[in-house]
Amino acid sequence: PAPRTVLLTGAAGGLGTLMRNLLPAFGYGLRLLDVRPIEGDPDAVTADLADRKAVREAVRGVDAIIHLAGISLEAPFEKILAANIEGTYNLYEAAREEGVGRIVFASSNHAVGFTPRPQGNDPLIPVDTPRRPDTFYGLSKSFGEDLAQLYWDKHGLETVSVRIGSCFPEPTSVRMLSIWMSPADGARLFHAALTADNVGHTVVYGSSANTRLWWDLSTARALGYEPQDDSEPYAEKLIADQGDLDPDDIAHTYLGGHFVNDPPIWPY
Ligand code: NAI
Ligand code: 15L
Repeated sequence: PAPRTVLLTGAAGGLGTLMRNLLPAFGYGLRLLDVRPIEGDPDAVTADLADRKAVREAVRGVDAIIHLAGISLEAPFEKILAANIEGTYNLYEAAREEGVGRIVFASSNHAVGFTPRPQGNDPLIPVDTPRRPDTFYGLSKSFGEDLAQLYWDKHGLETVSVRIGSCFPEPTSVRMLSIWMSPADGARLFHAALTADNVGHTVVYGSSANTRLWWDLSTARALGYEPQDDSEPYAEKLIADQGDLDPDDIAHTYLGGHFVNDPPIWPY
C-alpha cells in the first residue's frame, strides 16, 4: 500500500519548507522534525539527529521517511561527521528498529561533483558514474548512499537516493540552468520515490526536464517521475547578466560548480 504517514526531517529548512507545503496535496500526513523549531506546527518534533531516543520516537509508526536534515553546504569535517554521517546512521538505525520500510534520502550532485560536466555532444552523466565528491559535504552524501545500500542488502530497508541538483523557486545562476529542480517537480519526484514498487536501493538524479540538463533522468523516470518544468525560460536573462560558463574556470568545469573550491565556512 502507498505510504500515508511520512516523517520529513529537516522540515525547517529551505527544501523542507517547500515540501511541507507541496506534499500534503499528494495525500500524505507529514510528521515534521528539525533541530530548529517549526512555527505553526505544534506537533513538530524539535530534535537533533544526535539524540537517538528522540529520533527513534519520531520514526515510530510512520510508513516512510523523507530525510532532508543535515548540513547542506561545505563545512568543517567534524560538523559534517556529526550531522550528516552519524545523524544519517542514527536515522537508519531507528528506521530499522521500528520497521520503517522506505527512506527517500536527499543525496546531492556533490557526491559526484568532481565529474567533468558534459560539453558539446558529450553523453549525459549516468547514475553509475564513479562517485567523486567535491567536498566533505559531498563525501557525506556518498556515505549516505552506501549506508542506504547496506541497509537494503542486509536489512531489506528500501531507499531512493535522490542526487538533487538545485531545488529553489527559480534558477539563479547559469550552472543552475542545467541542474535546477523546480519545487513542483521536486514534490513529484519525492512522491514517485515514495510510491514506486520494489525500489531496493535506487539512485536517481533530481532535476527538472531542463534543456541544458547534464545528467540522465532515466532511473528517476523509471520510478514514474514525469518532470513538467524546464529552466530554459530563465536562460537568456541569466546568461546576459552573468555571462556563459567559462571552460577555463575550474568553478565552471565540474558538475559541482563552485563547490570544487569552496572553503568549509558553514557558520553553525
Ligand atoms: P537547509 O540547510 O535549508 O535545511 C537543512 C535543515 O536540516 C535545517 O533546517 C537544519 O536545521 C536541519 N538540520 C541540520 N542538522 C540537523 C541535525 N543534526 N538534526 C536535525 N536537523 C538538522 O538545506 P536545504 O536546502 O533545505 O536541503 C535539504 C537537504 O537536501 C539537505 O540534506 C541537503 O544536503 C539536500 N540537498 C539540497 C539541495 C537543494 O537544492 N536545496 C541540493 C542537494 C541536496
Ligand atoms: C547542494 O547540495 C546544496 O545543498 C544546495 O544548497 C545547492 O547549493 C546545490 O547543492 C547546488 O549544487 O547548487
